[in-house]
Amino acid sequence: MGVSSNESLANLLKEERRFAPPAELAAAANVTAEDYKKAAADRLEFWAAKARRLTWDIAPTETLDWSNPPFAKWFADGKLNVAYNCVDRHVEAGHGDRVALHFEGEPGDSRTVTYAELRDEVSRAANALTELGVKAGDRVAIYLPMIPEAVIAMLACARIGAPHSVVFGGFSADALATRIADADARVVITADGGYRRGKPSALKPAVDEALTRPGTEEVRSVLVVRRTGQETAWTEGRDVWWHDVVPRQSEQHTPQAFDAEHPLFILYTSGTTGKPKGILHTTGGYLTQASYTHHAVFDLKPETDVYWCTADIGWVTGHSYIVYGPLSNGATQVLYEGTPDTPHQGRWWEIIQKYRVSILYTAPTAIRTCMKWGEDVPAKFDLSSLRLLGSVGEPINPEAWIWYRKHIGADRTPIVDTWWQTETGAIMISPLPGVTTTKPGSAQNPLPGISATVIDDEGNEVPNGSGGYLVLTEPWPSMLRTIWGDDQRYLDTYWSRFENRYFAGDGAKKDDDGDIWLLGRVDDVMLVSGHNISTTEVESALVSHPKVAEAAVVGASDPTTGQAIAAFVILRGSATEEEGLAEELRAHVAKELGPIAKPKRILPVAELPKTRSGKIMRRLLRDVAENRQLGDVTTLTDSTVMELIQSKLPAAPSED
Ligand code: 6R9
Repeated sequence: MGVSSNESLANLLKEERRFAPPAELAAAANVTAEDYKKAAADRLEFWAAKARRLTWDIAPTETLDWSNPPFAKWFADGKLNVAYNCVDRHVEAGHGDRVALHFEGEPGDSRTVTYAELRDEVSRAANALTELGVKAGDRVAIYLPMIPEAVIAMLACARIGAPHSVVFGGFSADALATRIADADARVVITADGGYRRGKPSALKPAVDEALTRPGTEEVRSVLVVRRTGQETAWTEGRDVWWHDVVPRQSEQHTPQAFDAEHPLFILYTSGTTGKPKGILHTTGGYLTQASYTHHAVFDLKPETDVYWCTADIGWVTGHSYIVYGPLSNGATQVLYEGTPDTPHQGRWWEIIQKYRVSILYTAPTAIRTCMKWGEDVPAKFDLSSLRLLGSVGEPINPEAWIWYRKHIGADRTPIVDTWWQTETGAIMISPLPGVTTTKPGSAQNPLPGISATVIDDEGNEVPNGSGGYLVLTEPWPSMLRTIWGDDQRYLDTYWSRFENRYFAGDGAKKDDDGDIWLLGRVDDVMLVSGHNISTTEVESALVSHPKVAEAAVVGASDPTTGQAIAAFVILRGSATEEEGLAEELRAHVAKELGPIAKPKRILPVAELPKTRSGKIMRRLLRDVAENRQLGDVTTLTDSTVMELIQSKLPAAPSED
């Protein structure tokens, strides 16, 4: 099956919009086209050189051991400490007074943490974990809001070689229990609660409940940060307050060097379907690529930039581009606890104005939400400090890309659309801001040192201008090493569909220049009258209509066409649900993509079901469109969304 291989579909790639890098940025860029050349000449030597950006206790002499594929070892004879690389070495280099974190709490409280303070805090937390009996190799579950202690806890674990498993603060007791049990965690680090949408929201009760479930018996301590001050049930002998044990520790802690292949963290991904998989990342290769890609893709100048990644710490983006990438590069960054519309819809832009943020990394879902609220909201704030914008998590529709550049980036900032996954650990496909002439909606090229392509059903590379499956053809330093406790599932999930190639699960297309356009998960591809149609293309066509802010399409079974396209749309601020709208949108899609891609049904909705990282859960929309009982909703941000959508649905044409 080729994704969207139907040549008759005129598509949005044909648009002639191109943006060359600003001359000033290109002239001073951290990374130039030279890196592509070096990596092409000798990929392994290229990565060995990037590993030397880090500080090693024992420098590696080996680069890649691929003798037992797909189980990779990178820099296997080297030793280093990740926390030392993210914190201490910047203090030793004389940057102790540099701000590491500008923390902004949702209620408006703020706190500044310098690199020297971060080193002391991480050292105290490492000593506290050691006092609680945590040893190298023990797993620690972290279930915290977006507060500095989340960053400190992760780094403290890394410092003592205890792999962390961060669980989203929004996940239920069930989801938490499954993850604690699967990783066999010994300690849980949590808080009484955090602030969300203007209110304190409790976290500790979910931990208490999770720890009554089978498989969690090995948890001996629960370390609790006081954030909200709300009343908190207490289990004596097990629960300890952070403020009782951490501040009294010595701020001296000697970081121990760990093997490059020592486990650094487990992060569970359910994607949008199925039982969570514990993705295992290790130390040296992960940090090499997280650090290099952050330096290259965001062009970070640690002395002058203020960087802000809006992701949650419970998502891989928070791991690689709040904690390990930026801190290893000595960045100054903003950490924000809350939601974008509390107490008003300009909160993000107010934060950018306050801290003079120069690099912003966020998700298409957030951009489309801002489009829905209208451009007059950001227009009220001074965003002139911004010089680079990034996007991650989903394909970004050309329309949202243009809006982002125009209304947030003053029609001047480059946009880097970064494709990667929990499994890849770091960015794989992205423009380089000082090199690439960008095309709205395309992630464009594999980064230097990364080998990716698009292949057909038989595993043959497709020619330019065609679609298929996105695969990675060579191992990369920050690749997952396995699924925790399940090597067979690792093989089956990623390496069995195509021989010797990692299949990412995404459909993609190469344009006439060979640039890559992501087309969504192949599981979501729709089959209409024998034609494969990508969700991304139809959604982009819908969003290119002035009345539509956001769209999700699914294929619902249909007696005549196999599947028929059902589109759920969120209208822009000023647009209303007037008569004839559905017909107008159908006609618009037909004009953009051809009649075959025309949605059969169009349903205006107020919200779409999304995961915590903002990905649309099309599986649930398919359930609705086919009148089925809803599947697993545990990873949904807001479970009331589905009730709202279902209540809007006119008696759907079922299997008739
Ligand atoms: C980092 C992250 C991975 C899946 C991935 C793909 C989608 C992420 C994207 C993108 C198109 C981009 N995805 N970035 N699709 N363009 N720039 O999101 O990790 O949560 O594991 O999700 O997200 O479908 O396969 P994760």
